[in-house]
Amino acid sequence: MSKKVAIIGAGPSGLAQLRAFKSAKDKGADVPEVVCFEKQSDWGGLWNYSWRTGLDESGEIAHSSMYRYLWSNGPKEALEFADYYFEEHFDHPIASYPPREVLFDYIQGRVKKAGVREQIQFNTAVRDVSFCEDTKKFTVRVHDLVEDKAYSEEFDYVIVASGHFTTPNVPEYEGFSHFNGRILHAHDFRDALEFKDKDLLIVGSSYSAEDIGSQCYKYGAKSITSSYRSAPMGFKWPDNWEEKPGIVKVEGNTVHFIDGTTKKVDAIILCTGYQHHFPFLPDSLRLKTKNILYPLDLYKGVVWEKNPQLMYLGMQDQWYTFNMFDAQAWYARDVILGRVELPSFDLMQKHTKEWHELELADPSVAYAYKFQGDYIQMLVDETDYPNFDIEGMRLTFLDWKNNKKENIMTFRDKSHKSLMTGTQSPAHHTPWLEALDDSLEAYLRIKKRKTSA
Ligand code: FAD
Ligand code: NA7
Repeated sequence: MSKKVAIIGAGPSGLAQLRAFKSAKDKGADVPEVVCFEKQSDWGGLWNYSWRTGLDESGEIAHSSMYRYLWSNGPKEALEFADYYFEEHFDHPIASYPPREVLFDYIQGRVKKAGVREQIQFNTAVRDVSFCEDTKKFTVRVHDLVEDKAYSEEFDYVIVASGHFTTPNVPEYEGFSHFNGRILHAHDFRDALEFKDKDLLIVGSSYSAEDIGSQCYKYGAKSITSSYRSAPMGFKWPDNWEEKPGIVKVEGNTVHFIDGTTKKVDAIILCTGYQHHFPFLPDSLRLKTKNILYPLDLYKGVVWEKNPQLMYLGMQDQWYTFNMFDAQAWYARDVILGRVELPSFDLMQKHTKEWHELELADPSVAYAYKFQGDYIQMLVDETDYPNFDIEGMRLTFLDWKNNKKENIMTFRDKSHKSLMTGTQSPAHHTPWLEALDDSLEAYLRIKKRKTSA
């Protein structure tokens, strides 16, 4: 095939795309030339942890928002690849909520086995993408950060897999500029030990607030106050954790809340979400959306309706992750291979609008599990990605939700069953609250790091 495809980003989504093409090639398909541009020196996206904040070693925005001691915030059984199981990678069943390094190892195992690394141009940041209506080709302008050299290449297709949890949404409240302590966004949070013995304010009531607050509790924060804008998280928090409504202002170190109460704090962490940010794309190609399950303008959540030679992966809010990116990547691949025929622009828009409105029909999280599962099933049904038990995963998500409700500090000690192999995960050797060492070696109780195939 003489076509050329550019993938922007080698995180889990971009790697899923490389894997999808490799899988077709292994089955004898004629596949296009694929080049993946990754601005960091290694793959894995957010899972490729770095201590750096602000700018990285090349002067690029430090991509990762992950932090030390991060353990999976959902059961690993709900993110398992349908074509590469945890048991295949680790040789034996492992517990249900692995730390970051263990999941990073798993992600790498599949792509090392597929042998796709040479298709990635590391240390190469995409600066600009433009489309020529006459030639129907994209020009992708990149910067080789090692050679400090810019160059352009032409492509028939561009797949944007650059993630959307890096550019922070940073609100400001009255008095922030005179606060006598550190104010940071979750994107720059790295080590909970920084907040040991401190009185901490967490702003936000979603996943980052819940998890960063829990990390800080685990590693010895003196007190945690979390402030919600719309609704409290509502878990049974430990005695030194209190939920408060929105902030009015900050005076010195005293935070005033809209219920008239106040609290003196040493530091403020803004867990206020992220923005979809694509500085390398022109208006005509740029997705503009909030963090939702079914953004407008993307047919089947993947294809840029105004120009189907452009596709996006992983741009949804995420309950499902790795296997959803796979389903999307297999779909994008099959559009490119001509195995999937796209309807007219009007029909694509109509279909997307219907799903977008379906998302809005019910705000409950139980509905969201079902909705995103149905979305994945729709994609899986159209490709040869192995069918997997999505209904079983929905039930696993419900179990997880109940476990969290029961005790937010012990849900990671629970075990779930693999929907791929049927194996019930063993209990982890140490309760999460007591497991202070998050290394792969400590988790797997091995001396030397296992090197994947
Ligand atoms: P990313 O992982 O963000 O990867 C995007 C890649 O694109 C990066 O490597 C980046 O360097 C590259 N890139 C960006 N711009 C450019 C450019 N201009 N040129 C070249 N390269 C570029 N999911 C789970 O399943 N379980 C969890 O426990 C979990 N915890 C999370 C915790 C945090 C704090 C966050 C922020 C997210 C978490 N997630 C979790 C969700 C996470 O979004 C996905 O797991 C996954 O990392 C998304 O993959 P991605 O490839 O779409 O994006
Ligand atoms: P989310 O899930 O997008 O949540 C953002 C939170 O921030 C949410 O509670 C918002 O409140 C709150 N928010 C946003 N703007 C403000 C302002 N201006 N003031 C107060 N509160 C605000 O982002 P997360 O970082 O929690 O999660 C993203 C990913 O990281 C996720 O996949 C996890 O796995 C890890 P709202 O409810 O909208 O009123």
